[in-house]
Amino acid sequence: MADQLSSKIRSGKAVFSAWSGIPSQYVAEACARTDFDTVTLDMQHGAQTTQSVTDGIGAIRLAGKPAIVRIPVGRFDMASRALDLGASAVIAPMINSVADARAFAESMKFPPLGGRSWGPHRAITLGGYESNQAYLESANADSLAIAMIETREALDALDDILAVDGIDGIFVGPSDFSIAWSGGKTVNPVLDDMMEGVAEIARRAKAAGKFPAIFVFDPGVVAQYAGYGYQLFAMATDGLYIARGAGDLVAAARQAVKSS
Ligand code: 3PY
Ligand code: MG
Repeated sequence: MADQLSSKIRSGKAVFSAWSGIPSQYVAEACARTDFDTVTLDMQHGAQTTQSVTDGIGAIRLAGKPAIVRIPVGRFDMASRALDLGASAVIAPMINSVADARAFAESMKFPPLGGRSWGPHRAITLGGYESNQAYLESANADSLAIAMIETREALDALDDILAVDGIDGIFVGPSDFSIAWSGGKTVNPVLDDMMEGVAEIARRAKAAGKFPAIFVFDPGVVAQYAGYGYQLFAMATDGLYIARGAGDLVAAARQAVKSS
């Protein structure tokens, strides 16, 4: 049985992820019930906890969508745990070296590829796997390990990171990348100067057979990134969705009163 997310990625189609930092299964479910392909629960900068991720993955999967978890920096124990709880992919921030990439892959893949420990009971239930054996046979291919490239060190080590077996894709964090690119002078996720670097990362990832992903605030840049070869777009953020939706609604209501 192939996982919905890995099948979509392997088909080469564009994949759009909602991004949820609010630790609530209701918010996760609301995001999953939109036209997004998947929902990412953010434990790095978002307020998601082990408990809210447990609840959120259930809510997303029961809404018929695959779930992704972004773990905190270096928390590779949480990567395995997210998979056990039913996540289809894990995004690991600040993968700056081959050692980081190997440690991440080790936590994500069962032997012989890695050293993931057995215990995916919730994943088996939510995924409708027929048996433990069926899960074991598809887990390494279906559980996507996505390494974040967001520093100069990561860029310098990119080809070696891409060569690590068990790393399936890379994910550019454009805010951190802009800080690194400008030597700490600016934070701007669409910094003009760094676009050559952003394009180069996608080109090298694809040449290595790994899929490139990126974080996006403004849908206006998606076509440009797709042109570079990016395939997975994570779109910020649940707080912004609420603020924009509420803002539009109340503005329309106030306008209606004014013009009546
Ligand atoms: C970044 O832009 O640095 C990110 O980590 C996106 O969430
Ligand atoms: Mg970042």
